[in-house]
Amino acid sequence: SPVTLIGAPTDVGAGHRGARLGPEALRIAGLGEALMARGLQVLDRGNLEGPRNPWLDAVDGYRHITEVTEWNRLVMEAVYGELRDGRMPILLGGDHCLGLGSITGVARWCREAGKKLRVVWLDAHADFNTSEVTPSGNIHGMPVACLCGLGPEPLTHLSGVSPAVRPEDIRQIGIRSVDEGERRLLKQYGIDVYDMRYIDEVGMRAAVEEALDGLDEDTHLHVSFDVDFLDPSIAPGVGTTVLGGPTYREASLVMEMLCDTGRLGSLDIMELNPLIDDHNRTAILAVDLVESLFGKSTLLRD
Ligand code: DIR
Ligand code: MN
Ligand code: MN
Ligand code: MN
Repeated sequence: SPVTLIGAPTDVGAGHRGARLGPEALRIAGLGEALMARGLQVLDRGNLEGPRNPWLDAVDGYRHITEVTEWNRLVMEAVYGELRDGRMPILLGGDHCLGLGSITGVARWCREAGKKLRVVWLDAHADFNTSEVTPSGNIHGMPVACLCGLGPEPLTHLSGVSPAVRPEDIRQIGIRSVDEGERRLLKQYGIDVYDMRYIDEVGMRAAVEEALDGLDEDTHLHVSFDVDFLDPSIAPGVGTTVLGGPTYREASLVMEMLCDTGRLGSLDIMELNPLIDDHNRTAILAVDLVESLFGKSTLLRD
């Protein structure tokens, strides 16, 4: 089955510059070759071209909302187009504000194809801020709220349908940094969050099993992988590291369990910032984990 790489070289939604270089760092780390080695047909579409990052202060609680909207529109169209043509889109970020466009495109296709959607959001952060509660104005802290219909009209209505995704279709794993007002909104919207405390208590296997409960053959699984999900000791190359993330083994297990569903339909690899990485090790790690997501395993499996 063919997969398509779509680069989105921007950090317009982030608080650090450098995630715009993520797509090239992932290519140099061998993402395309690794997928081909898994037996997949890989089409690299190169990078989308969008507005530059003006690097301005927040206005009414948002930084760069015009540019963020345009990038998300481009991403939504690209992701939707690949699905419509029968290919699996892999979005190479770029900052995580683009998870909004990617998942809005996926949800649009699911509606047309009559598929259910399950979004698994791997992140240190819940990305459920609004202009009222954001500590930064950075829109990469807001895409999940926007998907649930909470946010400014140009972002919540990218495909015309709002909410783009039902809150009950979202599962968040690895969360360990939630802002004050964001905590209340997560509760209010009933987002299913498997935070690090829960993972410590029950173990990664049980947490992921719960997150995948109810997936059936009519479900499209979308994985949105913010690389800051990983513990900073193994993944330093992101703008907002948070202590206490999943180990290499835990992250590998998540990817293997997501693969085992057989339902993976689309993927985002986001927030990789090679400017603050160490010899591209975080990109190399991300590629290793994506190999697990696409079926690399130690032993032959029944
Ligand atoms: C913080 C940081 N919650 C904010 N967010 C993210 O600015 O909204 N960092 N997503 O990766
Ligand atoms: Mn994120
Ligand atoms: Mn994050
Ligand atoms: Mn981030």
